[in-house]
Amino acid sequence: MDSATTEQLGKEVKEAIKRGDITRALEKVKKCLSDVENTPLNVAITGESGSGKSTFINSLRDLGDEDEESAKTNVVETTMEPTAYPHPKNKSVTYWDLPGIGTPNFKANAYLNKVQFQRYDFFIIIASDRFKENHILLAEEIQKMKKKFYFVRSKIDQDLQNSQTRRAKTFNEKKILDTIRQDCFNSLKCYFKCIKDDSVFLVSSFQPEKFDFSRLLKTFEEELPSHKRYVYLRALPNISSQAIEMKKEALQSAIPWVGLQAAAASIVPGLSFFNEVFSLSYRIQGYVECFGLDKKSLSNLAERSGRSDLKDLMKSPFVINEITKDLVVRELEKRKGTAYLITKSIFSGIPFLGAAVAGPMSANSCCDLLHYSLNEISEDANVALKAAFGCSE
Ligand SMILES: Nc1nc2c(ncn2[C@@H]2O[C@H](COP(=O)(O)OP(=O)(O)OP(=O)(O)O)[C@@H](O)[C@H]2O)c(=O)[nH]1
Ligand SMILES: [Mg+2]
Repeated sequence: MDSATTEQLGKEVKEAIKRGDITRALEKVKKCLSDVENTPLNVAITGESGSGKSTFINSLRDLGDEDEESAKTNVVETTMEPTAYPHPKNKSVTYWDLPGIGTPNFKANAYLNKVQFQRYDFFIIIASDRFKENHILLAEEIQKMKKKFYFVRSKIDQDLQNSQTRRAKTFNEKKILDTIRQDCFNSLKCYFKCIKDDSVFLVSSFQPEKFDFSRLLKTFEEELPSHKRYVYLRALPNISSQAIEMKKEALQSAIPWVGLQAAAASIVPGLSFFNEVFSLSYRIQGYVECFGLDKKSLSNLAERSGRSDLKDLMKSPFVINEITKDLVVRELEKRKGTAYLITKSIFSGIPFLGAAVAGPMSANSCCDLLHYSLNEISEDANVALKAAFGCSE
């Protein structure tokens, strides 16, 4: 959510309040927030059978192969239909496991029509070896349909492992990665003249914290249209401190909107303090889930990483405890008088609102608590990442 849109929304809310139309102002903010948060994003993952599509989807969804909602891996694929895997915490984002493209008489056009190519915002084409003719035919056809695609070379950990086993004395990780990257680039550049040598992403779904996974996530973000960026960022897997930071910034950008909503709500007769506390609990619960620190996700991560002490490392009261209204009220009390400058500047442009929200809970204190909790929760996410994977980059 960019600051220009926020400013514009602030002006409209101010105008509506000036006209005495508070209910309309409140509805306006609610609708804008809901539109941004519910924008659908559909990502297609395609490639040959066995190339690691389903495992990659599980990494994108921050799930291990054995987690309840994970895509089945290592099964010979039988379906010719795309399978939808909604993000477990963010239902607006769906990853689509497309049927394999490996048949000898592959027709890219017929394939794309069959999988309903219009549905997807972009395509990820995975290969666990060289990129071959079918990958290229598919990419060319996707390009004709004016959609974006990304080349992902999977199972990089396996290449390194094999090399280490067979050529232990001369093993050089960087050299092997460079060779694979160059090899992929060479097989693609005859067909895609504009392709750059960093257009192929080397990933391991077993070690998403390594290689090009983070760069891939950053590239998606940079190339997505702005109205899709928020839902995408909210659904990022917590695989690196960079991903955690990107997600935090996206969630931060929505706080002024929540503040506007709280400001407008606080002057609507009949909307009680407890309603606002409820809405704050709901937001903070969303943060905890977003960073994979809810009970279920944290225990899945502890199991996958063998770190049974993850919960003990957490510091945020909202991660340690169940999020109740009482807890939110206690935390609000604790932080009284410690306003964030950023929040103040948001409301300074709307003096009428500033004056109007001196009620039981001001928009400022509401925003402050969200900023504090988001900072603490994202710090916990970094701690969990470091403990689980041994590194944060
Ligand atoms: N070492 C390693 N193995 C991987 C990786 N990704 C997938 N695999 C393994 O490769 C095999 C196939 O992975 P899947 O994710 O089931 O492949 P798929 O493309 O979905 O296969 P189909 O559904 O049959 O088309 C499984 O044994 C995975 O564990 C990876 O990054 N590293
Ligand atoms: Mg599969």
